[in-house]
Amino acid sequence: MSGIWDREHECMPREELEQLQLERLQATLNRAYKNVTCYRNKFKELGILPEDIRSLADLAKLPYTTKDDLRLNYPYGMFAVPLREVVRIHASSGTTGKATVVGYTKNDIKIWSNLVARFMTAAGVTHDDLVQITFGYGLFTGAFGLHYGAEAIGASVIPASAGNTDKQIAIMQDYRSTVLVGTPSYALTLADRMEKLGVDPKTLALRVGLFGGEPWSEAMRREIESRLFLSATDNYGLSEVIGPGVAGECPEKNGMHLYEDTFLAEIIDPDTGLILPPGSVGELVLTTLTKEALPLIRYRTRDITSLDYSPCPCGRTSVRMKKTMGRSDDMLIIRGVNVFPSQVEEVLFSIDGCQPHYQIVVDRKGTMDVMEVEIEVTEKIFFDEMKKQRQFLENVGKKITSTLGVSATVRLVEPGHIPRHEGKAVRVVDRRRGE
Ligand code: DLL
Repeated sequence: MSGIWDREHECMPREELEQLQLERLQATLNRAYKNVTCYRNKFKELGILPEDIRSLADLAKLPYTTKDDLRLNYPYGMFAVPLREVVRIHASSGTTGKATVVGYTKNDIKIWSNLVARFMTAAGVTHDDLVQITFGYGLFTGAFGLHYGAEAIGASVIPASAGNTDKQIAIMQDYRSTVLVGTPSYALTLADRMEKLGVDPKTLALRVGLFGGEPWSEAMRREIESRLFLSATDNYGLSEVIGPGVAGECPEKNGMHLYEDTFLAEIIDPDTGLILPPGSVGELVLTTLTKEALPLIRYRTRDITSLDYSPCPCGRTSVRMKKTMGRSDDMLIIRGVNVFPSQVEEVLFSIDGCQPHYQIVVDRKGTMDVMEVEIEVTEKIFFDEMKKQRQFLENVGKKITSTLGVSATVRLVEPGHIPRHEGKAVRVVDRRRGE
């Protein structure tokens, strides 16, 4: 049985929660208006003052904040406190354009650690655990976020950092790590390597996995759980908003509780920007409610998901966020059809013999978009007779077409062909860009 870290906030009755949200929202708006030029200008343009926001519904009157706002104000222009009050600086990976820089006050760090402690406790982590962190220690928020959360719980932290897979496995064996922290794709890299080295995961002490930082499917969860013999849980966050600790699973593993006393969530249509009714699938927009150094108002996450307001048997009252379908800017449009890499993943995992490593390559031939899915298959299938291989390819191709509504060429590659990454997996190579 796992406990609840912050019962007061995690199980707060809805009415009280909304009252708290409103108070915190008003404080945040005042702070942002007073101290951040970008926000003051945005408010002024619309002729709105912070005191005009009198209810949670009034939030809709305010404009969105985007990554571009952060980029334009690089590095510290969006900070609401002087640098002498900032005790930590992180940055987002910045695969496209300039990275965005984020800052934390002492109090921000305290709140952040407590948010991470929430999903760790929900996953069953206690002060008796040994937590091996395989995220890279550095500007990325993953390692330090989980590190401070684990320390808040009183667990023993093993800051293994990223990479060096053989050493990670040796640490697991020697130190008897009970909790594995990292990206889900790295968990599979570890499982593959153990298989190669002849290390039986059953001989390890692992019992809980805390995975996040990238989208992953239910099928991938089953794969990780059955290969590493641990309970795999999902947690979500993004650097701009805080890092890990925006939302995390409870023992039900049926959506991630979004910590609504700290973040206000909306779902909007990514194209029109209009707010969608409860339960709709759309882009998640977050407003920070406690952050001092970097308050964000209606930040467009680009992540596509839906929110479930129905009560959860675990007793937590906050809304549950579904696994994301990927980012709206990762969404591929193939001959007019919207395709998320996660849909391809679900198909592949449903087929026997596919390995959990794949890459989608999109190109343009003349005016036609073409999609190729490279999949690693077991050696048995890779070296199978031509006829069987053809049947296998046909089967995968058909399933992809029927699920996605668009056809793809499937190419089998031998195990180990697709490059492994120590951080987030690269699922899409889009060669149409830059034409
Ligand atoms: O990835 C923060 C984090 C670290 C979360 C470790 C969880 C664990 P960024 O590098 O800024 O921050 O990337 C944020 O990663 O907008 C999502 O697109 C994606 N992402 C993060 N967690 C999940 C998840 C960290 N559990 C971006 N499921 C986000 C799906 C996720 N996508």
